[in-house]
Amino acid sequence: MTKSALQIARASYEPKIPEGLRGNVKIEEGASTESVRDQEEIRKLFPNTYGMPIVKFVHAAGKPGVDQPVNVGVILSGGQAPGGHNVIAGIYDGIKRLHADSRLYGFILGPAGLINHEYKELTGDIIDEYRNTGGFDIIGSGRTKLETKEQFDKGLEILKKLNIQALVIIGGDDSNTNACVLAEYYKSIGAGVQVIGCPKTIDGDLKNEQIETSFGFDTACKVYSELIGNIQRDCNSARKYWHFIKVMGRSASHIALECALQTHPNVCIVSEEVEAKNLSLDDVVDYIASVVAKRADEGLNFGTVIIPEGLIEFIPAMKKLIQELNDFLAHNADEFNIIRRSQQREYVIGKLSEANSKIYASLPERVAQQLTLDRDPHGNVQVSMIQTEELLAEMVGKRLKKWAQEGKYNGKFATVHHFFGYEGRCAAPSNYDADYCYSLGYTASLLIVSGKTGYMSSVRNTTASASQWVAGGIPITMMMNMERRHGEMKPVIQKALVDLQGAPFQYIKSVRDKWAIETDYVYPGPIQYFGPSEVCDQPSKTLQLEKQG
Ligand code: FBP
Repeated sequence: MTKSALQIARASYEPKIPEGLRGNVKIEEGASTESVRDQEEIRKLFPNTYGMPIVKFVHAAGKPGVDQPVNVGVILSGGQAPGGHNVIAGIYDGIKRLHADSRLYGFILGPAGLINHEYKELTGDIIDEYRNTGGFDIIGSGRTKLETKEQFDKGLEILKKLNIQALVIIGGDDSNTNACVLAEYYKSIGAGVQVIGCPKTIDGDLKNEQIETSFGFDTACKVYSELIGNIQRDCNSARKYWHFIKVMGRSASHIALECALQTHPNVCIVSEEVEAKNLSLDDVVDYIASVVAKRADEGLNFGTVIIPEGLIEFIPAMKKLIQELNDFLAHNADEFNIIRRSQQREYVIGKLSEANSKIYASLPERVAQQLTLDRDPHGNVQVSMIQTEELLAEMVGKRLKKWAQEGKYNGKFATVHHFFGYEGRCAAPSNYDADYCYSLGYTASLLIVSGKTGYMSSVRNTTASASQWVAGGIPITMMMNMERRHGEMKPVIQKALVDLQGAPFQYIKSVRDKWAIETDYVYPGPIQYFGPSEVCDQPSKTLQLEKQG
């Protein structure tokens, strides 16, 4: 592998870890726990892993070590997030320190590797190549869902063959839900394999009272914020474009919100607010157009709009339209497929209910086409493929034209579109993510030697300096509730959407009218890996505001 200068310098970075993890440690157990909701149902579904205590690791006298080697398997599940390699390095260093003959095996390309028995041993040389690097390429990742008994049993065959005593699943809410189901199953059959989860996703929606943040969010947001800042400086220099910038985040708007906190755009849409206020697409367009018009009155024909990736599905009326389209096209695929492409739009307009037909007809041609033609293998609309940034720019343009004819707007409106997503998912982890991930991995190794299963590795108090971070484990059942999935009630980890009463959103709400009209852009610049702590080690603004309450 040819390495960049930064990669070479960064390889020797030693992640900062909580003081409690230095030297020897002992475990402290709290009181028994309950799930966030639906306690009776969850207790019944997880008789062996329900109610376990929160645990914490603290410094202890003596030397670290165990009598027997600890063999561990690791899986990277779902979308990439900066810092995954450091979780693995943390696990490796943790089990090696406890016993020099311990071994770490990585399953290839996600959960499928476990089911198909594809793995590789992660030796010290391999681990050293990947320390502090972005990406998941050390073993690859995948989106296969690990959820059936057959898959669990197939996985157990290889775990037994390799004499693996614990499996660490690094993933988002769904993967950790499945980790918990797997932990319960292996315990119920006396398989002798523990399962530990680690909170990953750039989307930032795996967090709760106990888990402060998912790893990768910090770095990804810093990368997007750098780019947004650069665009804002360009935009403030040329003063001729409105930039419509969509940022990743499949459902929650945490990324959009954090980027707004870092860069002060003129507009930041928050899907959760759109849903709570029952806004229509028209309302969102109206809001953006009114900001454009107000700035035009000041002679400012430029600006930035941040749009969360998941917006479309949070607009109640669009949600209904998508549902009807999914149903209609699923039941009438044959008839639809013989309609000429040029006539498909009219055909669909004629078939939908009155309300949905009106909305569908009002959509720009390309978006209407994306809604009916670009469908996934199950026939569903591929919402993430919809170019919301273009859709909104086009609709705002039309609204402004109308206002101009009515004498309500007098400005110039030229747009540029961007989508920032994959650009940030494999960036070299910020110091925060490098430290946080390494600590999460190291903590996972301690949960394993403490005999724990069905726990998520946790590192808390992360707005303080790393030495004051608190490492421990949270029973995954504690984060669960029952939700309807594919028509069936299932136990799942609650997804954390943006809390409209929470400090980050409340802060944005208090300043957004000012940011809309004034040009108060902030230019965060690139992530810094070396230098003064206030530049290199800052946690996300979201975390800082949440901490202040
Ligand atoms: P995870 O929840 O698995 O971490 O993935 C998050 C994400 O990056 C979303 O922000 C985005 O919508 C999605 O993955 C893209 O998925 P894919 O990599 O399959 O294109």
